[in-house]
Amino acid sequence: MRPVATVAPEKYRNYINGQWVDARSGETMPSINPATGEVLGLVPKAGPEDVTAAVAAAAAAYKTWRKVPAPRRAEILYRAAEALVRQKEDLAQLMTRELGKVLPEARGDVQEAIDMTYFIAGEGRRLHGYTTPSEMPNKAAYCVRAPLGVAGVITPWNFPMAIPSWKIIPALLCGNTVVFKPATYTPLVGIRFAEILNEAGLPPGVLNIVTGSGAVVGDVLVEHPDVAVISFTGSTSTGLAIAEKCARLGKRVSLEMGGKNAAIVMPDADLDLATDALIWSAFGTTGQRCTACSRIIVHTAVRRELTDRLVARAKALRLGDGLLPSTDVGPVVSEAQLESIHEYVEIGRREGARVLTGGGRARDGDLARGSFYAPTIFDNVIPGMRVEQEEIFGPVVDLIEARDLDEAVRILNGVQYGLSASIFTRDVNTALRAIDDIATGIVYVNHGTIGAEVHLPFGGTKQTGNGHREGGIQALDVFSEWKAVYIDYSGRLQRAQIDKD
Ligand code: UN1
Repeated sequence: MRPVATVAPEKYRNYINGQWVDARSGETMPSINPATGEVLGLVPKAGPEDVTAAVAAAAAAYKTWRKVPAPRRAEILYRAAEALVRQKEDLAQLMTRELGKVLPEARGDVQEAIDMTYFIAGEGRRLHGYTTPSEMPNKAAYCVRAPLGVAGVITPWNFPMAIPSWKIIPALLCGNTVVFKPATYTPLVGIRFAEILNEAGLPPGVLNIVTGSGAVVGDVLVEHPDVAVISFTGSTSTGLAIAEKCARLGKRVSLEMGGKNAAIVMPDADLDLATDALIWSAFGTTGQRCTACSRIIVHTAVRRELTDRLVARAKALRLGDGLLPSTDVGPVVSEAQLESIHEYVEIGRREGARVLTGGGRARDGDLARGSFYAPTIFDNVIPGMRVEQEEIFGPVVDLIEARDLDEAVRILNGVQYGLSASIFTRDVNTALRAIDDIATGIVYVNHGTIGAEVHLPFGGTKQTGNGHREGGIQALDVFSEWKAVYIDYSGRLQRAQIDKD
């Protein structure tokens, strides 16, 4: 695929300290539609000096923003949510053009940002701490959440509005200021999101956006002494590299990284339901979700039947431009991503897995203009193969056979990741045992591995994360720390922690 020059592409700018600005160097980079190769716009390719300016603006704005009462901060967020509702269709269309995911899914992505914004704005009137009795008479004791300072927010391209909202909204609600680096493939959606939040009334410097490469913008944010916390979603290798730097600097970091999610299908499962759910889970967003189902662990008794159904359905999926209502599966985000997916498919073949459908680039007709990959199902996958262990992040799913629940759960847990999982069964005992034994942060019963809701904690175990959660009120824990307060109103010195006997 070669980028197609249209009429002069629109130029976008960074937003720093309440001003729309170019990169100081004047350099730009394109945003490209992966379905057509069309250049959608040019955005600044920021250098270290742009990031430093954004951090300085955020640090200055923090002094006053942290003093704005949380219910007032929340009012701005409510206004932003309302603007997102009004602009949902435009934003979804832009997202489909920039990232490729089909329009109904792009609408879902914007809706997640709306839901998150309303949900967290509601916390503005709670933001609960607690009071507790003191050991001493005439002494009050309570604790409150305090903001951290400047938050550096580094986000991926697959959920270009939802994931930034999971980070930026709780950061702002808690009283932090933000420097936001959107993904290199989806800067336009990021810029629109920042614009809407700022138009809702954020004071200058409270939310800044800087577009550019991860190596420059991300690195400066991670290393900058005035950035108190980093929230990152992306690959495990980048996440761990960030964590190492943050550890050296004693900086808080919240990581959301890879997944190798599996669904177990038991003999008593509703196979119609399981087939629908697994097709959507494996190939929705063209498989480019960290929660995508990339392993189906199927009981021997239903292996043949489920396999036939899945293959028939995968073959019938229509690839195309995500803007067309006839499209089931859009392009992958870029040529580089497509090559990496294909490399894994070749690895799988060499390892002895059998491609039942897909297995290569799709280039019929208009598909030749974009980065399309045929939905791929691997059979004969053995636990331990690289295609069974490593995140592929594309429309590729493995079929693995298991003889009973224990073996299925062992296979499910036998990877370095622990984000999402599901089990299809009609037996309540089987379901509850699986919920207990599955070592992931999210477990579904009779549902695919995708579709988390914003008011529950989102995140994973093992190499998927580092113990933090996004979504839910747990999101506030990333962006605040506890301050314990003691007020002695006895009028005399009461000495704590001396022997009371
Ligand atoms: C991701 O892929 O990084 O539950 C997040 C889901 C979505 C979030 C996916 N709400 O699949």
